[in-house]
Amino acid sequence: MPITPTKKIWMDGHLVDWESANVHVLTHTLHYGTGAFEGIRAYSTPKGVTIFRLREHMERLLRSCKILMIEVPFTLDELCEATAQVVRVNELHDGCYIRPLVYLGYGEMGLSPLSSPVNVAIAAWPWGAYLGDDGLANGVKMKISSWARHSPNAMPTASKTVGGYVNSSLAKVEALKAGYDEAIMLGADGRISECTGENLFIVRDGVLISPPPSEAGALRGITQASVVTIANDLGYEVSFESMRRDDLYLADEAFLTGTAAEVVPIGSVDDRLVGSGKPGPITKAIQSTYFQAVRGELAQYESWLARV
Ligand code: PPE
Repeated sequence: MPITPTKKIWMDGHLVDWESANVHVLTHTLHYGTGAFEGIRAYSTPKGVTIFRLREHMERLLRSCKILMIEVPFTLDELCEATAQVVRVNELHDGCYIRPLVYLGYGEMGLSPLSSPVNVAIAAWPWGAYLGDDGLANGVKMKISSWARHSPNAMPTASKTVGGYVNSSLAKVEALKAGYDEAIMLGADGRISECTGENLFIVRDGVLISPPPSEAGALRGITQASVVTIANDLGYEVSFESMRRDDLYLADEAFLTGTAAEVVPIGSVDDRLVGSGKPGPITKAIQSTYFQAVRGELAQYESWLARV
């Protein structure tokens, strides 16, 4: 997905011109993938642009860094304020995607990152539907990847580690080259884990089911958690259960969740239609409530929205 440049990027406490937001070629993270990132969205609401679950995203960024033993030189409050500042100065009134990145900078080479400088950057730009407008409305074609998700003892799956995304990238390219929209990855034990940058749910007999994140080696999604709350509020039961590929083939409905992707119906898995192949009624109810929530149209979810 192309990036639309904005004016300023926050780098280590300063607002830097978009074109000047560069790093040295010997940046540690560029060589070893040591670092962590987040993906956050802001949406236009009746009260102005607000950032969806900002604090939870920044808490997860700090947790990712804790796992990697990276000490972030900014507090949670400072990171939240910096993010709000980026949205403000770039006048992103219609909403945007926000990418905070903690990376190890220039100074040391070699696998121990312990004495490298820790840098933080926060960029934001307008971004449309990650899996396309058609996918959002009509469902996406999924393929189970030949690439397994990381085993949790090979890569910490609860951390959004930069280098960990090579695994997702391999699966994504494989799916795209084969004519699919997105990949579903199996965990080290052969059970369903997650997608390349999204969690997934199936609907079976009116119950929403998602793989339990830590057991499945999946990221604990903030959109996934929001969907659980929304589903419960709409009166649906939600259960975290490990599942196999058959469970996807035989689901009544299925959808994926992620900040970039939002809530996207799954039309088919490995060329088997999910239900009728069209977005099902529960998926549609969850999706439309999610969009109302992020756009500040539902008072009960206002605590999820951070003013800028
Ligand atoms: N699993 C993975 C592996 C993942 O990267 C994401 C977010 C999720 C699940 C969903 O998490 P959450 O956003 O908290 O609901 N993926 C981010 C990066 C995507 C990208 O392509 O880059 C995102 O959605 O921003």
